Amino acid sequence: MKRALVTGITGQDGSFLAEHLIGLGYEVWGLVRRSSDTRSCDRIRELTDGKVKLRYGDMCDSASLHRIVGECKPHEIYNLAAQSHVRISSDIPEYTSTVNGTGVISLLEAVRNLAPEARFYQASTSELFGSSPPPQNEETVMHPRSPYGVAKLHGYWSVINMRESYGMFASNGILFNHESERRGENFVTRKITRAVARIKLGKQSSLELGNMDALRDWGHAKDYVAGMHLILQHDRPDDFVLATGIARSVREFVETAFAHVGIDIESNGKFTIDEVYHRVDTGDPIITINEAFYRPAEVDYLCGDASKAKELLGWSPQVTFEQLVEKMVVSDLNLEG
Ligand code: NAP
Ligand code: F7E
Repeated sequence: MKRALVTGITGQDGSFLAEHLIGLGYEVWGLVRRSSDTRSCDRIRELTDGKVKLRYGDMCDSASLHRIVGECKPHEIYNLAAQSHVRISSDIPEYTSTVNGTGVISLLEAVRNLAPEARFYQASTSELFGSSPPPQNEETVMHPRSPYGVAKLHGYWSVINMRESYGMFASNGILFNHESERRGENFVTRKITRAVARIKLGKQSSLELGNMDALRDWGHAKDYVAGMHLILQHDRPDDFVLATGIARSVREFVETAFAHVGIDIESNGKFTIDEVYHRVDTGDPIITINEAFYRPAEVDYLCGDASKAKELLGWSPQVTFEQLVEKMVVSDLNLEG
């Protein structure tokens, strides 16, 4: 039986990946960090009943990484652990650099010393491209725009360096935004769908957002974790973009989500921080802009070209933008109802 070690198993992607790997017959191990509350394990609650082996560790504690790799002796390692919030990375840049950059090196060193034949997946990101114009693919110049992106660039190159220096099977998945019903509540898509559900149910009246005109290439996380697995089944280590190839603005996400629950909204057309959307039925403000949600430097336009993954791995996403929004809104209506 193949053993896989997943860091970040309590996160959105980690939980879907663990389920996917168990479905494929893997023995799944997960690294969890100490938290004051067991709610951090909510996404994997159904797996904690013996389906996964969990061990305490932290990306900032290299001894714990060595211990877990030595105990598990994995065939495959998926490094998904990260301080994954781009805007918050500007508030805690050093910590983000340690977890997302140095932490990758610590884990790679543990693998090089204790499981050198293992295959290593690194959760790299479209944030590496930053201000490079779309469509972005594996050849696009990287120009990150946040401490998150800069730290992830460190991780990305560490993987390539291990491959070139020691012949390790280490690959980067350069994934564009992927969302789901399990998305953290402070990422824009989930913030919107949760608010739309609460407004529909009369539990909230309005929502504050930041930059409505940023464009993102949004897919569903389930499709992307299947791609992570395929990247490690390829005949050689390599780097792959996973994306839908279609970009939508935050504004389009908002309008699609409200349309789904039958609430008509209209903007005052200011397209600045003075923009306000009103409910058509009552005239009440429903979306206002708060500068606090803007980033020091924005990534304006991400739209990926995943031709390489399609050709070499046979990967393509199945869930459309409209289906993604619908799934998230329906799930939040159920959770809030
Ligand atoms: P997420 O929901 O925020 O999950 C992050 C995971 O990392 C959680 O399990 C978290 O544990 C863990 N973690 C954070 N700091 C840690 C530390 N110091 N030591 C050990 N574990 C730590 O993120 P996600 O959306 O699933 O993303 C998974 C990975 O893909 C991340 O590396 C992210 O940067 C990258 N990525 C995501 C996207 C996307 O659109 N979702 C796109 C490209 C790349 P707690 O539960 O204890 O907080
Ligand atoms: O922002 C804008 C914001 O925080 C998307 C992470 O998984 O994907 C994710 O990073 C856009 C940005 O995701 C709000 O300015 C407007 O342009 O949902 P987000 P992200 O920054 O794209 C990449 C690929 C990763 O690797 C990351 O780990 O939405 N926006 N108003 C807002 N964003 C937030 N969070 N909150 C707002 O109120």
